[in-house]
This record gives sequence, structure tokens and C-alpha cells, in this order.
Amino acid sequence: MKLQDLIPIKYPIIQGGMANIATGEFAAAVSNAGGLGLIASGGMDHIKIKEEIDKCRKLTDKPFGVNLMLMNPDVDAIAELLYEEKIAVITTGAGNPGKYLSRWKEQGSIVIPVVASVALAKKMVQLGADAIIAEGGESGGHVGDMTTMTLVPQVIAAVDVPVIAAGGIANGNQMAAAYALGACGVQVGTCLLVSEECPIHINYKNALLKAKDNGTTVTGRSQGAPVRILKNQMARQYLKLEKEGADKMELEKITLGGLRRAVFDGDVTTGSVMAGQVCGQLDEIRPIAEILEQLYNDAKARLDEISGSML
Ligand code: TUI
Repeated sequence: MKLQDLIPIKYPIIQGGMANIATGEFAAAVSNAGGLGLIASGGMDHIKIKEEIDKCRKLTDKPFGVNLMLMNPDVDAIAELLYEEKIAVITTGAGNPGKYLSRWKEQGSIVIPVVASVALAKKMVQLGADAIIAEGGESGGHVGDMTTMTLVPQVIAAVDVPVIAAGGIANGNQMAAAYALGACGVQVGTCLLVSEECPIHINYKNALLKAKDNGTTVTGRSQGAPVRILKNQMARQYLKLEKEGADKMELEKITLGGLRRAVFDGDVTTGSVMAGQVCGQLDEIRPIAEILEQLYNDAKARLDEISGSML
């Protein structure tokens, strides 16, 4: 199945959630450029999210969605808001959205949970999910243990709904690889951070452009909440403390407000600079429309090229 048959979008490309970054304005820019833009709910309460939804509606007549971050303290009120607002597409992350699914389906939302395991994918489909985003640990932010290469085919084998691949996708060859694995679309985040329209501090963008292939690390494994971020002073200190067996309180002291510090203040030294492992591939700041068009065209060209050359 084509993702464009499930959601009327030009390119089969969904924007990743990206807490504190993906505002209504940013989501509208992604949707206007031909992808599926999403308003991220991480870091916002339901009142602020309602404002972002209103803004997005003013800025685009294309479909857009909201990503519900399930660790958000205001999660129940946000879930209800998404129902009331009849949000066209709802994606979720960092947890199990099972208890909200039937309510969202009542009013016709397309529900696409982001999962990092086969077990959660199966549960979500049993509860009525329309599609699944299978996200490998190459991605930025909160991550699971599996890689995209291993997770996507195993999720596809386990469920009978369309599967979208995420994690480690920022160019046409990687998008083509996702299709080779059987995915019907991709979710991308990190490559959109270096777009002209992305509302993060310029220091955040520059840190991404400077980062090399091994520029990220995963903090928080000891706390059961692994988060992929750029290596910086904070990340090194955090990993050292984790190694020494520091407790939750001590660790939280250095990460508290870290994402906001990076996004809004441009503090890329002690801030939490969430990014995926594709950061080493990024070398310029471009308009979203150009990023999406090239991703799509290059993936098509790559798939044409290999279909004639293999075996
Ligand atoms: O959710 C994401 N990525 C995110 S959320 C986020 S906001 C944040 N801020 C500070 C600290 C932590 C998070 C930044 N990036 N991706 C989707 C995703 N979901 N990855 C992994 C999972 C996941 C993990 C465990 C989903 C479910 C789960 O367990 C569910 C269960 O039932 O056990």
C-alpha cells in the first residue's frame, strides 16, 4: 500500500515529533512542502497545543497531525483535545497509547503509533492502529534497543497494516533502503532540524552541521529512558555519573530543562542537543521543500538504479 493512499500527501514522508521544536508553524511548513507535518506535544500542555493547532490550521490547508508524547504530564487532557479537534493524523511516542486509541478512532483520526518493538506494534494493531511507525535506535531523542535495519522487517512480518520506517533516514539511498525493507514511507526528524524554517537556535543547527558520524551518544540507559543526543560537556558528565552509579536525582540535576536550553538559548555545551546518527551527513541549511523533494527524487532514482542492476 502507498502511504499517499492512506494520507493525501505529495511525498510519503512524515515529520518526526521533536518536542519543543515542532510548533504549529513548523508543522504547517512541512505539510505545505508536501510531507506530513506534526505538532509535537512534548514540553507543552493542552492549552498551548490548542493554540498551535489553531495556528497550523491558519497556515495550511494540507493534512497535518499531532504527535502525542506519552510521558507528558498533561497526557490525558492532550489526548482528549486531539479527539475534540478531530486531528487528521495522530502519532504517539515514548509509551503505549492503548487507552486512547478507540476514542480517537471514534471520530475518524488516522492513528499511527511510533514503536521500538514488535510486541508494542502487535498490541497497537490489535487495538485498531491504522499503520505503525517502526523507529530504530539511530534516531534522535528517546530510543529503543533495535536498529532500523532489524526492527522494520520484523514489525512488517508481525502486523498486517502499513509500516513506516524511522531512524537513520536522511538521504535518498536511506529512504530507498526503507522501501527495500518493505516500508511504505519514512519518518524523518534530524534532517529537518537543519532546515531554514526550523525554529531552533542557530547554535543547535551549527552543532548538527559540525557533528561527525559518531557525534551522538545515548544517555539515560541506567534510568530506563535512553535518549540520543549530541556528545557535549553535559553528555560526557552524564555518562561518567551513570558509570559511577549515580541516582536519578543526581542525573536529573544536569538534564533538567536541557532540551529547552539547547533549543531556545542555543546552549549546546550544557544543553540536551537531541539528534539522530545521521548528523554526520548534514552539511547545509536548506528550505524544507528542497530537503523533501531531494529525498523523494533521490530515493526513486536509487530504486530504479538497483532494480536494473541486481542479480
Ligand atoms: O518518542 C520518541 N522520541 C522522543 S520523545 C522525546 S521527548 C523526551 N524528552 C526528554 C526525555 C525523554 C523524552 C524525544 N524523543 N520516539 C518514539 C519511541 N517510542 N521511541 C521509543 C519508544 C518507546 C519506548 C518504550 C515506546 C514504547 C515503550 O514502551 C511501551 C511499553 O508498553 O512498555
